[in-house]
Amino acid sequence: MPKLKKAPVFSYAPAPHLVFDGDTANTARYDDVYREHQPGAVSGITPLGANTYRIEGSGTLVLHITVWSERLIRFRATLGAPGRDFSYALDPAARPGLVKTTVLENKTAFTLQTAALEVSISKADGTVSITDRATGTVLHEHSSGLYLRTTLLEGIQQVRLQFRTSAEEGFYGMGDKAWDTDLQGTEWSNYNEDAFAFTRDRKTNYRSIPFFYGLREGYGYGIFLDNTYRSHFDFNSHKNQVATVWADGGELNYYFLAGPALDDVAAAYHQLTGLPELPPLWALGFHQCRWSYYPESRVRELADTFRAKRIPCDAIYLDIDYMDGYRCFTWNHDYFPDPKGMIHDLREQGFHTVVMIDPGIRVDENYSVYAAGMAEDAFCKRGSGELMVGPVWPPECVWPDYTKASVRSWWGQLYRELYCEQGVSGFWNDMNEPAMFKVNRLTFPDDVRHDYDGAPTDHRKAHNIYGMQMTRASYEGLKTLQPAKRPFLLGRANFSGGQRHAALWTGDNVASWEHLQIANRQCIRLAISGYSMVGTDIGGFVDDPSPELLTRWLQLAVFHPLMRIHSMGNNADGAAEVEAEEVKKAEATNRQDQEPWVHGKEHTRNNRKAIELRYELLPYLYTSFRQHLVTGKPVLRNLFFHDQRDPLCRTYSDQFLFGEDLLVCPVLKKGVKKMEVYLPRGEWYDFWEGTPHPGQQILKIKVKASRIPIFVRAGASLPTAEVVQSTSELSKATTLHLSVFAATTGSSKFYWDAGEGYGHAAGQYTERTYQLTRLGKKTTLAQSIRGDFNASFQTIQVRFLGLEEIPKKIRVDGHKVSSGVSRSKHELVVQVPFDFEEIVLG
Ligand code: NBV
Repeated sequence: MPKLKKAPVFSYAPAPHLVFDGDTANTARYDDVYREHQPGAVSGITPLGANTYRIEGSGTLVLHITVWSERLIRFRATLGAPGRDFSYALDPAARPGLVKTTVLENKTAFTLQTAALEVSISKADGTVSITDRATGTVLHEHSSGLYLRTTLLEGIQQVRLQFRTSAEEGFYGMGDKAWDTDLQGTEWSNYNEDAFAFTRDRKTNYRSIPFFYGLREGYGYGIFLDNTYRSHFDFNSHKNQVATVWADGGELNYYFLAGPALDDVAAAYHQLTGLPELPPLWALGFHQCRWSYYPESRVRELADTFRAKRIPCDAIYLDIDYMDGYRCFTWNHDYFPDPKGMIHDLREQGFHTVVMIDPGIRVDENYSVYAAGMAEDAFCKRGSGELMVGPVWPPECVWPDYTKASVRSWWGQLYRELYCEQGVSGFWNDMNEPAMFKVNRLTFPDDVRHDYDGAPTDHRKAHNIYGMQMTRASYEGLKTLQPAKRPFLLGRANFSGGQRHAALWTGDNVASWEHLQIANRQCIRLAISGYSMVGTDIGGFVDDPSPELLTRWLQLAVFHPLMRIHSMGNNADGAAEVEAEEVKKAEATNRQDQEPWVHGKEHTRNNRKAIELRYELLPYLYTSFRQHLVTGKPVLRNLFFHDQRDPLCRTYSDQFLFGEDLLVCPVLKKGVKKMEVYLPRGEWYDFWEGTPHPGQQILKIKVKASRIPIFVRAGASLPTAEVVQSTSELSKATTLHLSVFAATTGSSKFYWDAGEGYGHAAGQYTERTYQLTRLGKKTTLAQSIRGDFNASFQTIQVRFLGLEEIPKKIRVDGHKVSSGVSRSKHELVVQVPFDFEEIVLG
């Protein structure tokens, strides 16, 4: 029988005083008293079905181990027999595979052995250690037994895992933490919060991704804690060579993902939590947003200015002011008398319209969404059974309980008019932590009830998945409303697995150089944490960027899958409370604009160049996204994903890889004219100069105001397009460009389809593999083609860079060609049919 103890101020340190040891005569009283649960001494292992084993321990914490694959192991520790096995994070299609597992026993331990791993469970206390069989590396070793604590008043109050680590181990991932890349020596929590103007050291941010990578002695692994309660991760912050992962309730349910390749860990995490769909091509174009563009004349002026200034753009966003009194799914008809007409005209100009939808529904009997939601019994209630009413934009709101299937379906249908009749292309779900004004805790009280898909619970368990379930409801709604369209949804709060439904932006950042660096780290971190469709408010949401900062941010964001300028404009902090009139007056006189042209001609030229580069690279970006879906490799990756054993790849943590072939070295400081970049293993070409450089060297380069330093992998064939003003034009382009960066060998892909819809699932795509080989003086580029899509491209302009000499002979599909144009001694351009099979030089 476990002992009752006094609950300490929250701590995971060993329990202090024993308070109750069975002596009921003791009349002392405490704030709360607790019991501790562990697996205890282990006497056996019982197989349950094909993959799962129950560990027969003497303790009250019951441990089940499921072998998902040779390298993916699940640990589930519950108080007594496990109950419903339910997860919002897991992809509904994810299942453990059939894995050959052998159970072994020796004097001190039971061992589950797969082809790759040995999972040993100590007989003495149930502690687990995992060893890589090929190398003998110990990958994971409990420093104390799995642990669960219940208190008399709160029930399960803590579940905890502690494992051995060292100061050399790198820790990465964890979603949107604004901190440095490596989390070694730090401690973080997950509890979704409206983190306005967040700082680098903020412990909790907008979203909860309880997943991290460890990199020890070059060996990569991952741990995903599938627990939705507030959770905490301590990566050896006490310098005691121990890492601790704990949550404030629920089960101790975690997955161990063994590498050794970090790319494989990422792929395994996606296998568990799923991947998004291919975004519509327009979503990869440039987007312009601010709080807020209104009235209609202003929106039209904005669209006309983009076209007049020849700055490409695909989407314009309408923030909350388009609504009638902050009522979601309505229009302010004074500002927008004819939404359908305006949206139609914008489409004609090549713009998609994206509008905001919040979860807070105005309490107003005459508002159809409120009335229908009440009739549906859709809104969250307090523990007492009363409606949960609180302030966000309207002073009194109610919030749908998206954890209930019928509420999700009801919510999804609310998009019908905007999406099907008025022509809105995409939606932006804000404030879904859920954020609440006026109260310091920024969100619901803990007693709010949620259905949790049939297992009612309180807000402690549902908080972190509230936003995820909102975007899921929106996504599923959009899919049913227009099944032939790829939904575009942008969400704020989220949880592991939410990448299946929505793109994500990092929230209310600040126009500062420090935030530019944070933006870079957050996007890479989010991408390796499952969210490849990610971006930031370019230029910063709060405050105004200097011209140089805006340009550098745009240049960086060329390599963020979501490329959107957004700013707070003239809206003071808490504008809603200042009752809007004042703000609206200020909007008219001093707009604090953040469009690419606000800083005058020279800066506009640089900003245009950045956005044009984005459009030129779209064939490559789209291909990279497709590759992400095929391989599960994140679109953005830290350098150490490329070379795990090179310590300099960990040092140069601001540089990153975009897709397979591009290495990006962003300029993150003011006034930079020269900088050092690190080229990792391999050979790399300067994208701008076309010159090759050997890898594993620190290179000193000159930096221009108009360019972001980029390098291309030698051997790559980089597909690009001519600049267009929007992706609608791109789908009519007839010439594809392919830059081939000479090497002995190399291969790259180009993927293309209609850019919308699901024809690709039925073969309506074209996927090309370029195989480059050099033998003596002969260079061959072979193209192999899969898929039936009839692309608009007729020809490919192939540019060979880095040639040792200009070849005397050029053959395309066996025929001599004399039309090659040499741009320099090392560069040759050849025009070939789109479906060519082989180009032979020399
Ligand atoms: O809807 C207004 C803003 C929006 O522009 C921003 O992107 C969100 O993150 N929204 C937050 C609410 C305002 C909070 C100050």
